[in-house]
Amino acid sequence: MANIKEIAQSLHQAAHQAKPIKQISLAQNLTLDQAYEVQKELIDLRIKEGETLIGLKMGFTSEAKMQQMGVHDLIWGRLTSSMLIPNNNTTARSQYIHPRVEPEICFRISKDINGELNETEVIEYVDAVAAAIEIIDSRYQNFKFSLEDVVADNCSSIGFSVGDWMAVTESLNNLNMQLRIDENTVAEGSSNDIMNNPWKSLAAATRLAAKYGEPIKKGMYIMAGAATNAEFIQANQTASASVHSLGHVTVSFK
Ligand code: OOG
Ligand code: MG
Repeated sequence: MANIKEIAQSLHQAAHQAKPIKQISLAQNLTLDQAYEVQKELIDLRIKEGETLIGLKMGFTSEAKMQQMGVHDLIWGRLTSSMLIPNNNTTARSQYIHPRVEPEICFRISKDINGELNETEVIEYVDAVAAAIEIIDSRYQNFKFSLEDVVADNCSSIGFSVGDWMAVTESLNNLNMQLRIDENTVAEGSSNDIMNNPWKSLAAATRLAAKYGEPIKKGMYIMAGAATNAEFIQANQTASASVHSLGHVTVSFK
């Protein structure tokens, strides 16, 4: 029998101490449902410490990410208040284990969603979109995990930053997306790389949130998933993501 609470505690502590742990799957087999139970428990631990749930994120919505991490299923995780880093701010590299950054698109939800919506219906529930950057930091050694491991670890979530909110457009297709570290473009893709249409990622979020009983509330941030590989980032580097016509967002590491 998997001990959901114990696993959540060890992942929580790993994040707090910025010290990696061994993959859960090396010692025991969690089912996917159990992995999501661990994730929920992990978030409850954050909420007990005074954080609030501010959004959801989708993962492995692009071929590039699936290839890079060797996991080929859509995943979703939860975003809490301590994860939001204001645009153009600086974050301390020392609080992370082995952080990576990736370019994303973020949606702002304008009314509560209770149930599954398709990619056309969801547009009605969004009042703004923005270029975003996600910082991921697996709690597992060597950033290696199985599907169940990464789900239990809240999909490697640790930080995200969102650029200026822009008006919603029906099409989010064919937008060039770039990730820069300092002066260098380290990854480049298209918004089409996100499930052929980023709105589909939001539709998938509504389906998964409904399935797991997590309502999507007005004001929430929903991250659509990275369009490209994620890249490691070090102290004294600056990461920025740009999405054509949506603008850009920057986070510095000290
Ligand atoms: C898991 C998180 C995946 C994305 O955008 O695809 C993700 C990981 O790669 O560690 O956030
Ligand atoms: Mg991501």
